[in-house]
Amino acid sequence: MSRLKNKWVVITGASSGFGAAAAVAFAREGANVILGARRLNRLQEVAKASRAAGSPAAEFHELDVANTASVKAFVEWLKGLTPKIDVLVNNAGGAKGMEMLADAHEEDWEFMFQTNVLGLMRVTQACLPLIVSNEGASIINIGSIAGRQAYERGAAYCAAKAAELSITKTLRLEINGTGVRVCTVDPGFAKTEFALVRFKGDAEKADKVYDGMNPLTAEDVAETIVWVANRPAHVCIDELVIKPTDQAAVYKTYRRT
Ligand code: NDP
Ligand code: 8X3
Repeated sequence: MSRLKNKWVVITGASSGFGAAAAVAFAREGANVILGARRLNRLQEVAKASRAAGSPAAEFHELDVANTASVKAFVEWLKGLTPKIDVLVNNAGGAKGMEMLADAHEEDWEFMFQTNVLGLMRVTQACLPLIVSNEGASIINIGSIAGRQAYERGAAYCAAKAAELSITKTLRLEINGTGVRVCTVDPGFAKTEFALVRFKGDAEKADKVYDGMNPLTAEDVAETIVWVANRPAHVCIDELVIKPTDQAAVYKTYRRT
């Protein structure tokens, strides 16, 4: 039997990409999934798919991780469903814009820091009281290879994901002794809505990112997140980097065309 059966899993950014796929993957293990994001119509679909995949309870609520009041309202709501969280997946985030620092836009920096960094901290702080007394629970943060290797035109995103790695390491030190695991899963190129968001709806530019190569899928990353959460309680996967085989480094990608 899966260790995740009947556990309570909270996923931020569950309306698309890794978050949506993770909801269904946890549901297949028999876990209850609690889903948050801004697009409610999408969350409704993901909750339905999660129930169909085997989740005893799949519930959703609006969540804007960039807004403290929204995070508080989300956590107050989820306390009505469960007194404890077994797995928190801090996934909400992404990139906006791809310009040199000299030409980049402050509102894009705001988005990247508000979601990937401050949003992760807000949600974690608000959820911690429901997690720290729960030995064997996991906090799984979604980082990126961008947090490990800087690249041109990526200053704010690389810095935000480097911050995520640092926050993960800090929290692991701070809650050592509680039995709660703090992990980071750091993917390379994965075809989700990530590039579409980064290029502000320009589908042609977004598709070009993966031209001629085989990127990761949302399901590849979701399976990995579930695997990390499903280790025995005494095992913590501190840091896990997952890249497409075609990607040796951020901009060293094998292209068939
Ligand atoms: P998607 O764009 O498909 O998913 C992003 C998710 O984040 C959506 O569900 C979106 O929901 C949510 N989100 C964005 N802003 C907010 C907000 N303010 N409040 C709540 N939710 C928000 O991309 P991915 O699935 O690829 O991205 C998931 C995570 O993985 C991100 O942190 C990203 O940086 C990271 N990542 C992605 C990689 C890739 O190549 N795809 C590689 C490495 C890391 P909504 O808009 O409905 O609020
Ligand atoms: C997404 C991967 O390399 O586009 O985090 O930054 S990358």
